[in-house]
Amino acid sequence: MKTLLLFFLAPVIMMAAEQTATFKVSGNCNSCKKTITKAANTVSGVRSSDWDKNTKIATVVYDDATAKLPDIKQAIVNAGYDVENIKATDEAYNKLHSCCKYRGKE
Ligand SMILES: [Cu+2]
Repeated sequence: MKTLLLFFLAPVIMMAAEQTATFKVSGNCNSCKKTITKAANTVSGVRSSDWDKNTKIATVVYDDATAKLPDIKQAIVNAGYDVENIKATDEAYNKLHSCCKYRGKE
């Protein structure tokens, strides 16, 4: 009986660990999208990530037992992109391609 219970509970527990977060990330183009999603995907526990250049909203699916949301945001900030109220350093920002420089364009 215990085994049977575990059999049914295991998928529920696993699903509970999977979180989807959406948050704003500044950026302009598909090149930004590549950099933003690549940065998010470097955090272990991140299953998938996406960024919409029109809405500027990033969607990240991650396992919250492994990945923590502030770490995911920080990885994107480190790549040079402002995330909500967290500003990328000028040093990181200046490394972006000229087409990706979003400051002053919003
Ligand atoms: Cu860009």
